[in-house]
Amino acid sequence: MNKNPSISQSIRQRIDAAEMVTLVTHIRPDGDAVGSVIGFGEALRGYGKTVQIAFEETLPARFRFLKEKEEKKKPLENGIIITLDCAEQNRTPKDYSGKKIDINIDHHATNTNFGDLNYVNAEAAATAEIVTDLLTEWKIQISPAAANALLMGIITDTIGFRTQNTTAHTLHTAARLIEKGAHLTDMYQRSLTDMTWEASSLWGFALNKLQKEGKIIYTVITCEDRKKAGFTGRDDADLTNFLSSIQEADISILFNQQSEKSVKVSWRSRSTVNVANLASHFGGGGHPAAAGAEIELSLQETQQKVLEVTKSYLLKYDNQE
Ligand SMILES: [Mn+2]
Repeated sequence: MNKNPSISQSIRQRIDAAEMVTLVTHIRPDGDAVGSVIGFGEALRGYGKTVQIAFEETLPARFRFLKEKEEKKKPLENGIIITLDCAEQNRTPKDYSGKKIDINIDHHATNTNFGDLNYVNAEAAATAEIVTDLLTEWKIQISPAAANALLMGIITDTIGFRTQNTTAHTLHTAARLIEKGAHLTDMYQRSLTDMTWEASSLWGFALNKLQKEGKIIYTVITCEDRKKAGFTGRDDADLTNFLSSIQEADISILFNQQSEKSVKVSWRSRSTVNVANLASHFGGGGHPAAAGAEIELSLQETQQKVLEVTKSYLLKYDNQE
């Protein structure tokens, strides 16, 4: 579903004119971020472009099966820079935060249109869905490897086609990727349901601290928990998605401590409460049903502030209804 044919044609022309393309996504990439850059990269290589993918850090273990080893790349001379799944430029790897961004492709409603050409479709369930649409429109071939990566992006961002923003078009897009050689069961298992022993132990520590206050359910992952569990990633091992499946919660919150003075906070909403507003209150962003922010405070202070703001937001919201 093309939101803006003239922009997609301008993007196509910009890519056609470039020999080299650098693909960038947000720091601490999720499945949609990884799937979008790898899938788009594969397709553009097949189309004859020199492509490099720049990640800030080592990929989360569960996405490494896609075998993309390129990391921490500097921008290529004379090349163009395309960001995928990035709502704001300051969420890109350090080397790119001050660079001119040629093309910005994303599905976050909070996207700040920081690129020279911006293609933002907030109705798309995943950036990988948009990438698939664009490649199809441009008649650029999607190889089985590209199709797998893109399908992984759609599966992870929709938590297996379960989120509110999953549309008939999302399913058509997934079906098209399967026709191109993507393997549904394999992608589903590897990117969504498979779990390591370390991740399972981490869930154990975090779930042991699960709290319920009215319609809010929350828990904490501390640096200590990660150490005890032997979990080497800084991500939440997808615990956030589990929290959002708890029936009694209107809102679930995960406090993921990154260091003494930094906590990553994720909100999920099961109701009509828009948690992107809560995240942006703390300098973050996201979608109405799933949002996050990184807060530079101690775990205790973060928890106190976030719960306070979330509760009063819920209260105001209830009174409006
Ligand atoms: Mn996404």
